[in-house]
Amino acid sequence: MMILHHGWRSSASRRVRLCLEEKGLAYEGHVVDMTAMEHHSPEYLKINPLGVIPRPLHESGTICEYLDETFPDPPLRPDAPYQRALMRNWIRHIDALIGNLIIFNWRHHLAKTASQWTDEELAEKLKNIPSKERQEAWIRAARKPYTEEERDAARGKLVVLLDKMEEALKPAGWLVSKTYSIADIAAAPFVKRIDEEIAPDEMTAKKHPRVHDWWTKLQARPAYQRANFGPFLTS
Ligand SMILES: N[C@@H](CCC(=O)N[C@@H](CS)C(=O)NCC(=O)O)C(=O)O
Repeated sequence: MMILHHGWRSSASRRVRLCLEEKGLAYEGHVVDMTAMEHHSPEYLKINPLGVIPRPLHESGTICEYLDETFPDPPLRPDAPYQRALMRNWIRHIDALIGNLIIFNWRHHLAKTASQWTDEELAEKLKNIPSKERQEAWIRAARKPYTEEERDAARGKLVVLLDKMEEALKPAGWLVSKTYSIADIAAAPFVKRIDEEIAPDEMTAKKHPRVHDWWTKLQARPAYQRANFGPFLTS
């Protein structure tokens, strides 16, 4: 049985759960508590040296491609090499936006916990975080909440993602071809958060009609329900 180490609110984990559910694959879920910094424990870092969820084959986009190659039915990648390349570009593009999502996601549960750490505790925890960029993100969560301007800038970049999707959805209603693919799966956790909290007014049929329809279609998929995306803001 496959094991998925994941966080309920983690976008990367949500992606992989959605992919597993689309494939109808059984898996054993091990929940990693990010507020308790379990993903920075020595045992976890041995398997995923980046100290992020999920593991041990890390990188959610790579995991989804691995699942599709290993369990081809139903297919979640287009057949044509060019469209596959487009799919990978979408995954990369969305991955590069994670810092903007974190600005919104971490200000809830993670910031609540992190802000209660003493300076000594914080310094101790930072030692276990492998990347400078994520150390900085935890310092921000613990001590320096993002400003309104920083949030606006991040929101703006996420809205540009919707603009880009709107254009891509024009020919066929899915991001890279006539069929649903890992590119759509990669976008889903981001769009969920945009719709739920970050910029719901941008998700209307008036502002981004194709994204609106895409999101309605995607949420109606049984796998989406099973992947258990949210809501984000419950305790
Ligand atoms: N590109 C990676 C991103 C993984 C990632 O950033 N995971 C987040 C949750 S969505 C995480 O573990 N954050 C905790 C931290 O950085 O301390 C992937 O897609 O797997």
